[in-house]
Amino acid sequence: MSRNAESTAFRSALEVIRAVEPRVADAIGAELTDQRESLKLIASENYASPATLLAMGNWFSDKYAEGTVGRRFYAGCQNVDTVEALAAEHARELFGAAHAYVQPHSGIDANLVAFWAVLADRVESPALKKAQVRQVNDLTEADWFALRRELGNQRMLGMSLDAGGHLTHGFRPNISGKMFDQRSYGTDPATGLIDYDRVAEAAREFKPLILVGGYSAYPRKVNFRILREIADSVGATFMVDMAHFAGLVAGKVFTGDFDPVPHAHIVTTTTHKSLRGPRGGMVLCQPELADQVDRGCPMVLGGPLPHVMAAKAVALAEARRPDFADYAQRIVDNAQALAEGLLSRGATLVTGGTDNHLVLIDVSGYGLTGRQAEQALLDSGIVTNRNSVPQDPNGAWYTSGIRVGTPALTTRGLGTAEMDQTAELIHTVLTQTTAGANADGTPSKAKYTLDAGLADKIARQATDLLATYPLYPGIDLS
Ligand code: DSN
Repeated sequence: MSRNAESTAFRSALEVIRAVEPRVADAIGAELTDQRESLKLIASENYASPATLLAMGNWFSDKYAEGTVGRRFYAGCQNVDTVEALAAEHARELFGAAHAYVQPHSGIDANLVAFWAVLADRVESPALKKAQVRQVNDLTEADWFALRRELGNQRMLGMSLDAGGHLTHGFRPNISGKMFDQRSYGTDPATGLIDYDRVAEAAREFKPLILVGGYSAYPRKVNFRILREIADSVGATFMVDMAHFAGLVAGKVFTGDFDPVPHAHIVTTTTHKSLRGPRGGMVLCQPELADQVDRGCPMVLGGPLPHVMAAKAVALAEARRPDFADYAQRIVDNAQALAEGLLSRGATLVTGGTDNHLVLIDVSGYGLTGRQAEQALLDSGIVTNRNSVPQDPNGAWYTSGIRVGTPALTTRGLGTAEMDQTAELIHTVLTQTTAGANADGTPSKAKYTLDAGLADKIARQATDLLATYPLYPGIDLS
């Protein structure tokens, strides 16, 4: 698409919006400015292409389309069928998956679809068979009561939140922790790495129905072949949540034992992180789970979002292009350069480095909590998020870590030299920030001081660093 076409498209859209509610048009414009001017290091964010963004802003949003391609509960879904089928085809081809379900609205939704598909396959179907009925409405009250108890009494083993797992992998405050009797595997306290022998031991003791692999804050590769062997050894279904690293799988940076798709029974992902698509989720699975997965809506999902499925089709088509593999490799090269830059300046990193898209800085070495570090960096134009580190003494709210990731800056074109400069900016802010105290003199986990002049100076340096790599160079809103 020409630069003129992109500018015209977005300018016209804003003009139409401005005529109805100018404050929304202004906020959209301001968001572009903010994103253009800040160093976006949130590991789960990216910048979707103009084509992906435009595919979302249209009348597909007006269609209800419960059901699946060719089998809808609403009439008039022929065009939704086209985009949903395209998105699923691109997903299958890209990941080498037997089946793709592209309706989930988010990663949590995708995980819920997966959990209920496994529960339906492993718990509900055998109960129906035993009772010799076709569906739950045909069960006696007593059998239905027993099945509901059985569904609510299953076990899941996943990575603990503070070791880098996700809250949907069984964290008690999340629905996953309430649905399942859950246990976690952590990481080796000495190395920060997954200890597969300990995972196997936990699986043998706990005998989960589902073993979950995947993470949102673990900076290393995971050996999915070994996890599958562990799952098989205890009769567990092996599920992988690859939301964070789907782009690295799509770009063939993670292959063999490190590609979850050939090893897992079921794989979930978001589409907007390293995969660089629209906000949304997706499930890939082996053929035996396909029918249950396809029941995601209305089982746990509201009506599918056809406009987002259209955008998924566009983004997945982009990820199938040869240049996406180059992008994925540069994400990892940049994360490693950022890690090196931080380590050489004295930072402490969980696991001592990275082999994926993210780096987890233990900011206790700077005398700060994650919350203080996150805010001081934000004051300086560097957007990150605080994150627990293993055995975090500050808990999940204040934390002791800062998670930084490179998918977004790599999309802008920044390379390893700029990552070293980014490391310098981060290190400067963290060394110059001082933890504050509460009114009674006790140490505060939130208050901090950072010289405003220094914060402004760093923010200007961050903007200068970005100047060579304009965000959405084809979009001029002026
Ligand atoms: N919110 C995402 C992340 O930042 O990792 C996961 O849900």
